Amino acid sequence: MTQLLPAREVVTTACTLDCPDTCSLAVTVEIGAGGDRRIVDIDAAPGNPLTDGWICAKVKRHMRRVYAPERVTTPLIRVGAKGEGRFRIATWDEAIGTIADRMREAIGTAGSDSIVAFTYNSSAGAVERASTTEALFAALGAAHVEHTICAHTAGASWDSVLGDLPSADPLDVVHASLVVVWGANPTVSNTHFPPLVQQAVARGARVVVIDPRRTAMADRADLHLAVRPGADTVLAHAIANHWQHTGGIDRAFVDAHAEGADEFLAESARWTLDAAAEVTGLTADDIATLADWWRTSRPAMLRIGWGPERNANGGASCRAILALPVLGGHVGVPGSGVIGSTGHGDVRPRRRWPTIDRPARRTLPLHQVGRWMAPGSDDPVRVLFVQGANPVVMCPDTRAVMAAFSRDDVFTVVHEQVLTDTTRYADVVLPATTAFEIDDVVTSYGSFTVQPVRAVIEPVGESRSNDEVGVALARALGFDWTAPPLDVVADDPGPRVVAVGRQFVDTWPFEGRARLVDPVHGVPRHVPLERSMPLTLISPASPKLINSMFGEFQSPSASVLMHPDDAAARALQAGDRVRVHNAQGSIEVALDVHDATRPGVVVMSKGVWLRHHPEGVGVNALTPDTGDGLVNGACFNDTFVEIERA
Ligand SMILES: Nc1nc2c(c(=O)[nH]1)N[C@H]1C(S)=C(S)[C@@H](COP(=O)(O)OP(=O)(O)OC[C@H]3O[C@@H](n4cnc5c(=O)[nH]c(N)nc54)[C@H](O)[C@@H]3O)O[C@H]1N2
Ligand SMILES: Nc1nc2c(c(=O)[nH]1)N[C@H]1C(S)=C(S)[C@@H](COP(=O)(O)OP(=O)(O)OC[C@H]3O[C@@H](n4cnc5c(=O)[nH]c(N)nc54)[C@H](O)[C@@H]3O)O[C@H]1N2
Ligand code: SF4
Ligand SMILES: [Mo]
Repeated sequence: MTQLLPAREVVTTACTLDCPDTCSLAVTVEIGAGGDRRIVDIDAAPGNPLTDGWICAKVKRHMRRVYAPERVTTPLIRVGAKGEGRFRIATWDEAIGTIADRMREAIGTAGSDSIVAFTYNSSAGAVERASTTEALFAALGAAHVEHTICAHTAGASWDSVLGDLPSADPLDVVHASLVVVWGANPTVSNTHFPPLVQQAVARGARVVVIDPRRTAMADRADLHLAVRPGADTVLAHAIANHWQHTGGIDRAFVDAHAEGADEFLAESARWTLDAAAEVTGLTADDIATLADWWRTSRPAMLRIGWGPERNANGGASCRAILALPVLGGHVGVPGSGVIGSTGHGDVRPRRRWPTIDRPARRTLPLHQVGRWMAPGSDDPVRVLFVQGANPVVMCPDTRAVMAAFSRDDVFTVVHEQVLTDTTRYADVVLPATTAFEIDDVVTSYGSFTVQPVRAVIEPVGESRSNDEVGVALARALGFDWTAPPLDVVADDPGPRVVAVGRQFVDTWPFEGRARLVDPVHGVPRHVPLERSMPLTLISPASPKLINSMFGEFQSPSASVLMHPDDAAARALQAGDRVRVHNAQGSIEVALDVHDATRPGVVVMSKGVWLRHHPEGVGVNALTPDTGDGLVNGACFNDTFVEIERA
């Protein structure tokens, strides 16, 4: 008798994770005798020029999350103390009924301001981001969190200087003769971008990387400027000033297409090469070389990352950096301009919402939850609904966040895929689907594409989407809602490319003019950072994770990287157990010693789960909950520490 092999099917979908690449995926499922479907392989699908036939190692293993032992498969209700993570299994009816009761009670006694929608969903598809959960909280007039934790400062800076101007197309970087990668680590965080840069290099392009660390791209670059964190404003002004003396300012373009250039350049004049070298920790020669290469290379492409934004000078730095392609007239031809986030309003899916009243809502800064929800604070919050976020790991000042989440007078719901450090503090945990379990659509912040997302398998366990949770809760609260249909789900399985046009040719900032001076905040000006301790601790993206996702099965080590000179000065060696501390906190980790970071700058990965640290807290025990001066964006890299042997 021949044994029947299980049937296999390959489904085309797309990656919805918080990564600029938004790869097209081919997912192989095995279909059992009873019709049950199980993911057995995840790889690239053809047809997406950025994906180019390969995906990252993380998502090749994404099924380990889908079928993780930590996966939440039923609603759970807390039985232990907050933080203990002890729960009993509950039905959906009981869980939704309990949440609805607590919400009604809170609204009745303290008004809708007492309900806080702590929704982020940056690794979800477009429908799941703007789901019925969001519509419900809008209809209730609940408080919502402003997404201050990431890209808030960079985004506001772009809006300030370039208005609605879309990013240059990352695919166009192949045409550049100079590529300036400023505060980005694409090898890790936008992994399909470096091969495009290599194509430009093969045609003779130069590459400059501006980063306190010698990243993989910096290692291969023609020039690496290991700037001090938070000093980019000064570097940008020094380049502009050098251009002013060497004919690098494109006067005709600036007169036609920029406002505030004279005022901007007056500030730049303060930053001679020597003055800038002092503050940035660079040599005057290197700054001049970058300025000269940029002045004489056409087309030149700037790729700005999210490194420059994460400090108190973040807004000033991003605005000053974005002024450079305008001042130099580096726009208008393929391979020129600036690549930022390609996220674009026109490609969001449209849904037909029920007609709802939308009462005014108050806004709370996401990254400061440890402050506004601190025990004893006078904020009216009574119900906190967390969805698509892991604040106990990812928000700054972990001890304050833990204290806030430990409050017994705040009823906390966490809608999650897996049991995280945040679910430990939940009164109710609701099981969430992954993007392999529902239909959706996804746009991208690193390419101009829209792609359908397919339900490859049935929802695991009793998990439900953000949309379904919103509907269930809305109905329990007396709204007669069903999920509204989606107006745009492409029928074809592949990516659709959205044409956006070329900067300053087809697309324009404000009435054709960039604003080098912000109407409220003026000229971008560097403010010296108050370094209370000798070492600056930065915490960039890790190749093993997307933020904290996948930390359940492949965690980066809980370690800190230090330059050999700093280690020698402290008589420390690689492998030592060390204590990283400042006035806010102290953590014990292993020491790595390598010259891939500049002296004075130490590095830990963002997103490591608290359980991987011996004392149950990680890097964010040390990061401040302060905000940047432009829009109160998170300042993770304003972390000043000392390190000694544990
Ligand atoms: N594998 C993986 N990919 C990811 C993510 C992930 O966690 N893992 N996260 C995703 C998300 S949410 C985001 S926002 C993006 C982030 O993508 P990136 O923009 O690449 O952000 P980071 O890794 O935070 O930092 C980028 C670089 O900035 C440098 N840097 C730090 N401070 C400064 C500074 O003051 N000035 C300058 N010039 N450089 C500085 C750091 O050393 C780092 O190499 O990546 C996305 N992609
Ligand atoms: N020290 C330090 N900390 C940082 C940063 C830093 O540079 N340094 N950078 C920050 C950055 S760039 C960012 S973007 C933030 C990220 O902060 P968070 O968004 O809080 O971090 P994530 O790990 O992405 O958490 C998202 C959670 O949502 C869950 N999830 C994913 N998809 C869905 C879904 O469809 N529905 C539901 N209900 N849940 C879902 C995931 O399982 C995951 O636990 O962290 C910031 N934290
Ligand atoms: S995480 Fe990024 S690189 Fe990896 S598959 Fe998803 S989109 Fe592609
Ligand atoms: Mo982010």
